[in-house]
Amino acid sequence: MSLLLAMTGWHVEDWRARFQALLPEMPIVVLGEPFDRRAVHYVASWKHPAGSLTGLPNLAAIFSLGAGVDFLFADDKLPEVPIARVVDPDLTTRMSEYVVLHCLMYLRQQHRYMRQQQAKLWEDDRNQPAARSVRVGIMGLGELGLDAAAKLKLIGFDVAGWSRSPKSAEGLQTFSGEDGLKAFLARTDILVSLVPLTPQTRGILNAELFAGLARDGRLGGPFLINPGRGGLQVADDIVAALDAGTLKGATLDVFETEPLPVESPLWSHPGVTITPHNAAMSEPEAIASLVAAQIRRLEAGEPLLHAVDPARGY
Ligand code: NDP
Ligand code: OXD
Repeated sequence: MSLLLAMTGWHVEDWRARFQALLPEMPIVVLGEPFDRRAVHYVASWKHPAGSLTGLPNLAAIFSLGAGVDFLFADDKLPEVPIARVVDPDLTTRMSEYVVLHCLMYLRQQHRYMRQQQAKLWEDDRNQPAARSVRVGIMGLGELGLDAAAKLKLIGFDVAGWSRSPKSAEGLQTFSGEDGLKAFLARTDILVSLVPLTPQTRGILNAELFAGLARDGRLGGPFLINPGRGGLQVADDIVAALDAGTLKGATLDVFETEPLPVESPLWSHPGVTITPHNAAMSEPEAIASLVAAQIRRLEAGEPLLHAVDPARGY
């Protein structure tokens, strides 16, 4: 019985070493190397090539090595076995760090001061809004959205969230569904996108949505932070909204095509901050431990934790 590692873009040897240490009794095999397909009971995947998981007759479960599973459902030859995703405090904390960092960058006008330093310019217009006067809106009140919301509230931001189904969370104004979206956007100065990529959310960060964001806020216009998925955003609409002033800035960690092609206008737009899909990296030490614990559960006849619902797509 073996575990197959199927990943692109990550350092597979780090994962192999970590899994081998955690599961000494289990052969750890790697996609692209020779291995016995009949022996594979488990797959740990990050963006495996579509179609590469066929012909595994004894496969019992697939583990996404990330919190998102859209890359799995994009494979129309994905075997029909239970799928689990990452829910882990290490990853959650990393995402909250990213969200808090970039909200503070906008609150404290840090992009402007970096430009001023380049120009050796000492300029302060004595206009520094308090966190409590800035309204952050988090799209997606799941594992990551709720933790980021709690940490932003601790700093003092005025935080609200939007989800598919109604939610209540202490001290958090919540909105849900299509009906709640307009009011949620109308009270949002900094929009943070943490919904999964599904057929319902694809392209949701578009011109119409940007036009619905608050324009009466203390930051002088709305900002977008998207560490969710690239397929959520319409890149041309972001550029147009920045040029028109509908958006004042955008921080993007994820893109429809990754790495972001050099010819993308996002790279050089003065209103855009880009990070290379590392808002919350899956760290082998923490995440391999989670997957190994899941395998032990299955071997002991216990149910899988953090299973995803293929019908919902997340
Ligand atoms: P969860 O599944 O825990 O939460 C998803 C949230 O989005 C839920 O609140 C859900 O609503 C809401 N949602 C889903 N569909 C819709 C919809 N159609 N309309 C409104 N709300 C919707 O996911 P996580 O918080 O763990 O992760 C969120 C995403 O973050 C991942 O899918 C991934 O794409 C991204 N991510 C990015 C990383 C990076 O490094 N850039 C790292 C990790 C994750 P409900 O509560 O009603 O189900
Ligand atoms: C994830 C990611 O989904 O890293 O965990 O994007």
